[in-house]
Amino acid sequence: MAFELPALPYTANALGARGMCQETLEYHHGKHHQAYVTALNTLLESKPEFHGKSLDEIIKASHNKPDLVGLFNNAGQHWNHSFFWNSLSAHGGVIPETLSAKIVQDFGSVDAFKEEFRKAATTQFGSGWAWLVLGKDGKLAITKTANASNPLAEGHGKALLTVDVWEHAYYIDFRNRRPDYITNFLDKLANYEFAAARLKDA
Ligand code: MN3
Repeated sequence: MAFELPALPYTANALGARGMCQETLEYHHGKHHQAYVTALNTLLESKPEFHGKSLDEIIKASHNKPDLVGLFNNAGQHWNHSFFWNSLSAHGGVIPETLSAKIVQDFGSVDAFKEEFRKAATTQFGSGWAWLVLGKDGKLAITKTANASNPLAEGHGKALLTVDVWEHAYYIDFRNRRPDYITNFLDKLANYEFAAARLKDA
């Protein structure tokens, strides 16, 4: 069974007023994410040992395996982008009480959380991702991963929220101003309802 590009959980023009325009979403979802899914399916054709495996299983089994770099990169990018679409919302930026209480408990304040997230996302050199995770110690933490990697592969705990810091994610809307893209994400786009639901299920 081939992997498929998931539909966006909103229309492509839904986030324009909040700093992510239709052209960005159409290219990012319809071209970039689709290319990762297509490449993943093509690579799997010659790897019958992975047939029937879940995406999570493929990511864990191919992580840090030099002969499976292509498989890991495309599987990771499929997972990461699917998660990223859910990390955005046309009503983003509002932190539910359940999550803000946990943020205050573990980071000291919402501002301290945002500052740490902003720092991780802006200092990830080159391409990658920044994440809010629920660590294995039960505390919220910020992590960053390079290229296609993610908390699942790195054993960072359960992912709650992510932002894509590859240039293709922000170049149309913010050009080279990654810090402005991150601040806009945290204040206007981040789907904290999604993160709170993931935290509740943990
Ligand atoms: Mn991307």
